[in-house]
Amino acid sequence: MKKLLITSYVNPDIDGVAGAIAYSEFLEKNGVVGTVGVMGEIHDEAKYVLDLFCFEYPPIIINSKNFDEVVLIDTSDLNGVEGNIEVEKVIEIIDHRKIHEADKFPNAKIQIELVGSAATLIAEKFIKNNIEISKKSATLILSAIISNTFNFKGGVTTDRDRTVAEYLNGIARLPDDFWKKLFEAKSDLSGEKLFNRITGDLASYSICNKKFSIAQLEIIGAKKLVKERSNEIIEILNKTKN
Ligand SMILES: [Mn+2]
Repeated sequence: MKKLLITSYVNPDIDGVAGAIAYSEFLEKNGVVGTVGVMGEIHDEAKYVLDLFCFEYPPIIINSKNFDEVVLIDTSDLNGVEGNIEVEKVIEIIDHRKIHEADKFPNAKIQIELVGSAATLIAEKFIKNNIEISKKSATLILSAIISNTFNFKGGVTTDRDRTVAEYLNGIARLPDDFWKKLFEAKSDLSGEKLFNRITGDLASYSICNKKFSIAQLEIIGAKKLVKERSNEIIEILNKTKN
């Protein structure tokens, strides 16, 4: 039997972690057994959700060496997996970003749709196929949707995200102030965390022979951070550029 790995990019956020866990459940309920593994360190926010509900952390893996096939969730960029995943092994990609490198994965079935989160696409699979989702997976992917869409206020939010979120919350029944706690958890950038978050979440692209990177901080209290630590931010960006 072929060994299947379900994973995301290195140092995944909650969308990647939750998506991989929920999609492995979906596959399993369709008779396909795979292993969820994460590369690097998962984001604080994902840790917060796993800890809050006492869910086990997915095992850490180094690369795809011990697997025959790979499913990638929430990423379709070479640079997020390079050196860790053999591109030929990737048989499926589920992602939601406009700029991507899906063409670099020659054997992958690709699903890229511009919704608020990869988790949304996975929730839709359960609903469309009339497959019951566990409370754990519902909780995780709903958290990912809330996070990626800034609690449905971000510009990336679509009606599809709202529709599946309503369905998922019927199962997950998250507390009312959950979104606030979630954003507080990811807004702690004290000390070294600022550097780690900026560099850890960096997306790099090459367009017209110009290489550029985008870093983003999804936090509450942005004004305060800029006021207090803008020099540090610029220093980090300069370091990264060099
Ligand atoms: Mn995402």
